[in-house]
Amino acid sequence: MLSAAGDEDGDGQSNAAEDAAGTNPLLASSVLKAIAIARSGNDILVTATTVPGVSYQLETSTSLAPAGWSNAGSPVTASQSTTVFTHANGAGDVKRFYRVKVLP
Ligand SMILES: [Ca+2]
Repeated sequence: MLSAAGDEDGDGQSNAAEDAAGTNPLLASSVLKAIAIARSGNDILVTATTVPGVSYQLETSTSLAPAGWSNAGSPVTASQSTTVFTHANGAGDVKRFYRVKVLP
């Protein structure tokens, strides 16, 4: 039995968060995280580790204090172990933050 707040594999994600993301709480390489971000013309491409069959929403904010998260693009259901999320026309700001949310 694993505690919700524990992090047995030391990957920085709690067992509860791994349960929600469908990742293995005992395997550090199985974790939801952004692994690359790139600009493509006027778009921003965020690559994250994903679990096939799980749905995600890319969110963005121009500030973290306070954060004002909004959806960037539509929900994506992963088909592979990494997924590229696109924020169309996201390259126009001096500073912008991204996160990937697991959808229920
Ligand atoms: Ca963990």
